[in-house]
Amino acid sequence: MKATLVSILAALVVLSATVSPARASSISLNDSFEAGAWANTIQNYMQLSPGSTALTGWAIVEEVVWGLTLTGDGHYAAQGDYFLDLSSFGATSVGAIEQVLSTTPGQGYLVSLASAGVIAGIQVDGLGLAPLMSTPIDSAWSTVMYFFNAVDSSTVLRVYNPLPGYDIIFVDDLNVTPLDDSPVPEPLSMLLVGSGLAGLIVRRRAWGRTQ
Ligand SMILES: [Ca+2]
Repeated sequence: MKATLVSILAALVVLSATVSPARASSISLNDSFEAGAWANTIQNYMQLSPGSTALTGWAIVEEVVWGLTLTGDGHYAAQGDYFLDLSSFGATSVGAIEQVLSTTPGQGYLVSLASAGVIAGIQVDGLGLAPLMSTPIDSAWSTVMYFFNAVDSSTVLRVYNPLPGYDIIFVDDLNVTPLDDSPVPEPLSMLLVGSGLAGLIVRRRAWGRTQ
């Protein structure tokens, strides 16, 4: 009976840990690409050239395209109304944007972004990050997660086209959150809840047999 109570408590702790934590606010600005001076270039896409300040919070390093739902060719944002395409109107797209983040040296950060088409490349202070995991949002968009340790009080985050010339490298809903405040990734928390509940079922059956 004591073991059953421990199992229940353990399951409740895991459940509350899964449900309750408020998501830490992202340290990146305008990461859903909703703010700025958008204007239609063609088919609800705006061409952003290097040096453009139209997209609030982001430096345009190489030409990118800023889309508004619903675009003329049927594409839509993962969150809100706007998203970014790290390709360009030209044939040799090498799109890239940058933002300087205020970070704590030694602190770990999770980067998550919504991705459609080719997964965007992410660099931190010039070093590429490998994706950790990917979770589908719908038939077009997925959430992709990355991790980095900050080495300085400012960190340059670059989001870029990893396949120059390719046409669809959509990004949206980018978040950079300190690791300690970030929610447990869903598959891990579900595994923990599942194992807790499985323990309960086994113990209940064992208890039932002895009656
Ligand atoms: Ca958006």
